[in-house]
Amino acid sequence: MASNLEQIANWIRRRDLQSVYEAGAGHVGGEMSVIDILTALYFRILSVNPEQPQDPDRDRLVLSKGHTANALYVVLAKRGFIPQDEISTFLKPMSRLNGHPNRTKVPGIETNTGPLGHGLPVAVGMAKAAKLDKAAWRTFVITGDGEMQEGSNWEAIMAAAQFGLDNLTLIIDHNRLQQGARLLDTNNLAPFAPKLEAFGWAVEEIDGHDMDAICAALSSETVVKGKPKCVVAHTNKGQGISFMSDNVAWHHKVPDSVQYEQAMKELEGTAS
Ligand SMILES: Cc1ncc(C[n+]2csc(CCOP(=O)(O)OP(=O)(O)O)c2C)c(N)n1
Ligand SMILES: [Mg+2]
Repeated sequence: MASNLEQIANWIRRRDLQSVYEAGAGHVGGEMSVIDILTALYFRILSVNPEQPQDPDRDRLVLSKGHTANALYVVLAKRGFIPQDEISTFLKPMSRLNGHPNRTKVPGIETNTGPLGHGLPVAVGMAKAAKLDKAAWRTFVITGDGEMQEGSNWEAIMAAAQFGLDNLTLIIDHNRLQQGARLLDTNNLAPFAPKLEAFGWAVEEIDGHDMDAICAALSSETVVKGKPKCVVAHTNKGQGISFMSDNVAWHHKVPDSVQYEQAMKELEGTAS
């Protein structure tokens, strides 16, 4: 029997896939890899209130890999920030659910992302602001592993350590694939852990599809005083769907009707 969080993640996977299929666009591979992490955050870890999305004391989540916006929209809808009916407007004219998240349009979105390499620097600013205010809220940021090739991230990593931002958690969605290629064949940054440790961060490596492991790594109890934390989440691009999983072709490919039916059938099978 799947846990409550796993059941929620399964619902989100199916709704995400349906939305991408109906819109005829999206980034389904990277969405499937990050959905377990987003589910654990919004349904267990983050102190947020859909009734008060601007509460100054809320925890902040920055989805730096903004191309997987649809996964965040589905999570925000399931959590009550936006109506669930609205998911079907994804990418439609006049919809606020654009291909990349926009903080001025969608409640619960903390910052605009899409150009890779910007979310972590912004999150460092947020965490520093909380420190200056002596506020207790935490900042979480999710980057892709390919995204970590952006040099701006490494400047932010240095600053976070210098500032002692133990209220900041970086989650690297380490699915080993970027757009159209494996990291291994482009600019392979793996292993991430020793690099982050060398920059003065506390690092934990987890299975990014194991809910218990995700929740433990993100819990405030595992924060290391005085150090920002990096969780290297080992994931699969296309997780849950056999023909997409770990397959470079499925960065932003859209399934045809036969593939869609098969994928839905496989996801139904993981629900319990
Ligand atoms: C600065 C910048 N360059 C290029 C792109 C186009 N782009 C979108 S997603 C992507 C690959 C990202 O790979 P990764 O960070 O590993 O994400 P994931 O595997 O989780 O989809 C690229 C190159 C972009 N959004 N921003
Ligand atoms: Mg990747």
